Amino acid sequence: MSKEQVISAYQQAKQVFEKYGVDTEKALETLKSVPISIHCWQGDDVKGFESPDVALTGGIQTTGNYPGAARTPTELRADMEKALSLIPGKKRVNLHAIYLDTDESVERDQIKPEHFARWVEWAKAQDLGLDFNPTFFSHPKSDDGLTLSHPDEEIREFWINHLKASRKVSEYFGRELGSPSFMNIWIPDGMKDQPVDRLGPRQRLADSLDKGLAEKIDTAYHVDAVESKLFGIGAEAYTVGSNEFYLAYASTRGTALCLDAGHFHPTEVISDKISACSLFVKNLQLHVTRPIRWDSDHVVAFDDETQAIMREIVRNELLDRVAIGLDFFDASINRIAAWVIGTRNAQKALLKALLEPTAQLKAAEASFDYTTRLGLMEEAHSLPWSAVWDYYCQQNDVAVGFDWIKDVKDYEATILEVR
Ligand code: RNT
Ligand code: ZN
Repeated sequence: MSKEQVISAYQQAKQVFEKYGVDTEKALETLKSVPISIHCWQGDDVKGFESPDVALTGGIQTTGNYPGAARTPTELRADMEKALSLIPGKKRVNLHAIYLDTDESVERDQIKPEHFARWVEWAKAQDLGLDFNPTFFSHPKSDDGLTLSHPDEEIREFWINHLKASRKVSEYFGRELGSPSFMNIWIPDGMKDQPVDRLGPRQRLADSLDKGLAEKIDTAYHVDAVESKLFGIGAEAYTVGSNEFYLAYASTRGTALCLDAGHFHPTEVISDKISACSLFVKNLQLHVTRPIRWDSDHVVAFDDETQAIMREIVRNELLDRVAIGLDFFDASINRIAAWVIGTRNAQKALLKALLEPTAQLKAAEASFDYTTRLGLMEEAHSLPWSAVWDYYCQQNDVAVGFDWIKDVKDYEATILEVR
């Protein structure tokens, strides 16, 4: 498609949407202002840079051995830059503690802002915000499958100190980059088989979190979030940080709540949890991902649930209270393409939600005209939102349609294959 064709398709689409009472210009303005937090760990299969031969533990898994995984922070940043150049709009990058960029080896409880200074420099140059995560897995002190809930006080202490140290890094990100860093706390704690004591570990987790989060930090720079989970590999019978645990924790302690789309029973969806949680928790963070049969962390698709998530945020006017982040790791395809596909899908779903004739739908519902509600909802799927998306990409100087694949293949041939 030529530039003129993209513009003319957009002009026509704009008129169609006007008939439904939808202002495409306003939708695009909003879309441009909503950051998507892109997780760095898709680029190296969640290995991090602590040591080259670290094994991924904690009940999460990457499968596949597509060539070209990043081996150093410099490679990872270069790969992310390539992906970012193919994704329109505002972006953030989400780091884990194991992605520190230093020449010395640093224990987790000793990490400091200076170990992430190169990331901050890069983020400034790339006009990105940064988010952060303490890393409670892939470490000898998590080998029992327990960290903050471990019965041994010394081990708990170590992880509490890691949590405290991580908050300082996160605060530093927020101060340097001028927007709060969301720091998500996910721990792998759980048991393979039925525990006798389900309460004790949860008491210890609550206590460890309270200790680790005791220091007040300005939310202009840093926001704590907690992420629940149903089960993990090797933790099938019991997860200490369950949904009830963290929903209650977040609502009583005033932290944000992170909802991961892969962390619930297979027919349960986080799109239905957003409105309920929003009444009791100020900030939500999302890990948009695609679970296939389990928490498989497939690349985000333009599927029903991704669209439903974005509709819930938009319909309920929660854009300023929901931090949209991604969490997938597929090592079986080009990792840069994975970022591009997943992030663009999240953005497409958000745009489609912004272009929904919500006012008309709400009016139909309010007058109990459920026939109109269903009819219009279904018609809305085939309104020409993709012409608006193409135009948005063109306006933001990123590849229109599938044109991004050429860039990715060139990069693969010249950079990834020679690694
Ligand atoms: C694990 C959680 C967690 C991790 C990342 C790497 O099941 O989803 O968010 O995927 O922190
Ligand atoms: Zn997650």
